[in-house]
Amino acid sequence: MRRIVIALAAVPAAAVLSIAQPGILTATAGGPPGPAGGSAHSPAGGHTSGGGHGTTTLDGFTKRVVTRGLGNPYEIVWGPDGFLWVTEKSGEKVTRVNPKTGAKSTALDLVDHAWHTEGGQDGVLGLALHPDLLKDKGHDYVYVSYTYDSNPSEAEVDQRLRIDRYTYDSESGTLGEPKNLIAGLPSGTDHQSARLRFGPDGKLYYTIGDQGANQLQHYCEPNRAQWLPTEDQITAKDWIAYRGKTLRLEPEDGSIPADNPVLGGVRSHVWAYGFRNAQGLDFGPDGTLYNTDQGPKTDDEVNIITKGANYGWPYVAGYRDDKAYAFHPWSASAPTPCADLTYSDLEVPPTVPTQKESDWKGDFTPPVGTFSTVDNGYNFADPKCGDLAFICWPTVANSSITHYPATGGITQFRDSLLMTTLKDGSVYQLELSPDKKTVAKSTRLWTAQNRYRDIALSPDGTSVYVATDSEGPVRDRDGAPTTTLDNPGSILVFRLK
Ligand SMILES: [Ca+2]
Ligand SMILES: [Ca+2]
Repeated sequence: MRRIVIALAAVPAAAVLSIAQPGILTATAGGPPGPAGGSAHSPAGGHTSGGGHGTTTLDGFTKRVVTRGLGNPYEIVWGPDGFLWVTEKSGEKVTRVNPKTGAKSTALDLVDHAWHTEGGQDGVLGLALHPDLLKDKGHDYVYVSYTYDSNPSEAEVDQRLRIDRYTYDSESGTLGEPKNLIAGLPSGTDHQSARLRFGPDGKLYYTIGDQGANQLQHYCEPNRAQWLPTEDQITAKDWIAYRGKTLRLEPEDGSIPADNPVLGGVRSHVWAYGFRNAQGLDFGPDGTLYNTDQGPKTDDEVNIITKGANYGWPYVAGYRDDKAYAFHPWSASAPTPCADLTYSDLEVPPTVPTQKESDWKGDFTPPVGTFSTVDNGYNFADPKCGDLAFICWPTVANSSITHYPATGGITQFRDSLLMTTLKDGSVYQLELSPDKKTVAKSTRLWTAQNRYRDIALSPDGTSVYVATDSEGPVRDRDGAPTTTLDNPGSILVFRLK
């Protein structure tokens, strides 16, 4: 169900690829992937956003619109039935798309169950298919996460998030027999994250964002990405501390796996923590779990996720280098209470504490690559960007990550990562170092005025399907904000010529 437009448009993190840590990423723009992919991005400093490169990055590939008219497709997965399975965030359904004809059929309509706000990051979100789906093993299961009103009889909405398991009926092409795995998860209009993956260990993994606490309309809410659940909270099924976490669940009943980490003396669903808006999550063939996390104004990240590790947010963005970011907990303002302050992205009142990244001595797992790390003194107030200044900030708003298999049909993508972005109108190919511990090279592909949300691959890897948002701002070809999208609410397919 969709009601009322309250929320401001979700403001994703901000823009461009510049590379901070020496020798980590070498951005290239334009041209096909492969050797000498084009000119290097300008480094931190200038306005180096989306456009500005003046090069098409479609060279070597064909682009075709598979289907359009989707309601903000969020997760797109290639199914064993040869169809693309798609969640429609604002359309509040799960749709199967014929990749050849673009024909759509509704597998699950959640309009009477889901709750989302217009322009918010809430709605029907994560999707995972059981590895045994349609293999005649009695596991024809599909997992879906969506936001809902837990208190529909009351006037005031109590928005929460749930993950349900459905059984697929291939005769009718529909999902039924819902079984709830977990409900009452914290929710809101901002920073849902919401990637759902089946691990090689047979467990379900789910990313849940910080939900925009400590910024914008939620500026007086403490950020809970570093909070760990207590035993009492777990007993009471109070999941408030799950904000800013990667969760790991039993796929049968949503219970806490016995080998989940004990953090702060408590075993919970939390697998790893300290995230802002981790919309990217995917496993490599060796079981390595990759994620992306969106930075605030700098430092979009790629991380390798390990059991129980702390990825730093909100104490650290990117590396612990004290560059262009410090933590300002607005809720701790004194003596002026936070509620009496006016929020600003650019000017923090003196009553709000400042904590430098290096002030925090906790056990920190750094990213394996960052985008758009800028130096101290960077001017985040570009006058040409007006009310949409965040679109010009030097971040790309990375929105998904997909491991491209070593046997895939596009040779130059083999064993690399494909990363979509919302603000930068591009997909990036990220090549890993030989030890696979860092991102060694980044190539910008398929630039357009699109907010790219997620990727699915055909089984042979020759077709790269990309879902796009239906609306929202992106940088135009000159790097200025625009809300005119080339392919709104679509699935595109890119293939080698
Ligand atoms: Ca981090
Ligand atoms: Ca940093």
